[in-house]
Amino acid sequence: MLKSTILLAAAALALAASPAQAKDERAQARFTCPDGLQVDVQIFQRPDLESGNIYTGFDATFSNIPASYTAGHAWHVHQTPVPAALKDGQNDCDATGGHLDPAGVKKSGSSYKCDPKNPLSTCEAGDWAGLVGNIVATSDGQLRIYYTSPDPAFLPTPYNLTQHSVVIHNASGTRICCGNITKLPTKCAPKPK
Ligand SMILES: [Cu+2]
Repeated sequence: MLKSTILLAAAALALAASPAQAKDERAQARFTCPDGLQVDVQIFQRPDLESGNIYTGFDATFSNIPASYTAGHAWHVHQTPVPAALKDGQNDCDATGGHLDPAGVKKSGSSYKCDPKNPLSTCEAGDWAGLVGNIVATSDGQLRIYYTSPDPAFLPTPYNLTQHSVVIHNASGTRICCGNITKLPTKCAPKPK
């Protein structure tokens, strides 16, 4: 009896998770900017075994944030990876294309404003500053931003993001540093308690 109950529970879990792949996926972007800013962005896809929903999101930690970072330092996922060849001894962030926007949310000639309450229709998928805010100086130089998409369709899965890069801008919009998103090993599912 116990065995069949367990089997049923397993079947129900499998059903809830399909057809989307019920799998943890993780990727990350970690780099240090010439001004000392340390960027650590962990990107995840996580199945919720109870609801069957797949959550995507990111957990970003910025450290050693210069005091000069007032409100204007934006950060995004850009379309292409950082080229291997350096430019003036630095990563060539200008060569990473525009913001990732596979849905074509930003229309040329019309104004763009990401409304985090309505990301599917107003935010480029890569406009993470629009979603959660810019990088700003804090008293201890640290800032942690956690975001989970309320709509799993919004954020690309972590592995899809490994074709792209994360770019940090200064207050004038100039790209000051960038790094690639790399794939991490799939995490094992936690053991049931
Ligand atoms: Cu950007």
